Amino acid sequence: MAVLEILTFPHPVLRQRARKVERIDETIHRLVEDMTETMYRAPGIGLAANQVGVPQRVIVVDLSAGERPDERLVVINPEIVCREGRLRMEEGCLSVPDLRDQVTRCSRVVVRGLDLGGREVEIEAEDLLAVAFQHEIDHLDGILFIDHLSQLKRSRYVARRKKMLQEARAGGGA
Ligand code: K1U
Ligand code: ZN
Repeated sequence: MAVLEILTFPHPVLRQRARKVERIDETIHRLVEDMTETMYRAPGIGLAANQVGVPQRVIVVDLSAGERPDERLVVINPEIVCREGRLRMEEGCLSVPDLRDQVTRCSRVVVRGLDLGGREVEIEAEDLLAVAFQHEIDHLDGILFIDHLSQLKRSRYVARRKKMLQEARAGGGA
């Protein structure tokens, strides 16, 4: 297993729509194990494959952030087939450094997809689990949680991030 680099905003791969997985082979198994290790190391409660530069429709979620690894969920080619209710919750994103903010999403979703054995799975999720699934499936469609914020908050973050990157480059060159 390996800890992979997590791409950060404004990396263009984060804006690409990830491709459907056609065959669940050894490469996908390895990718899932590496994504899991990367999520736990961050730490995070979810990760989408395009956050580690692989534009394929694979997500991992573990609300325990590695405390109880048997609770890890893997969904390949996930789709939301049912949405209900509204919920406002604070989110962060491993690809959007130094920002957390409130986002309104559905409070209950049903996610359908494949497990690592290629079997169809349907997961009913509420509250934080529902939010995590919506956040990760958004990633696969090139959507970031900042896209759910107001235009003003988003443009303030974009300016702040630009400054952070400029300062990091200037510091790194010294
Ligand atoms: O996809 C990602 O960038 C991971 C992200 C997922 C997420 C967080 C909050 C709401 C919805 C989706 C994170 O995991 S950010 C880190 C985080 O929230 C966390 C880390 C350790 C323990 C508990 C939470
Ligand atoms: Zn994220």
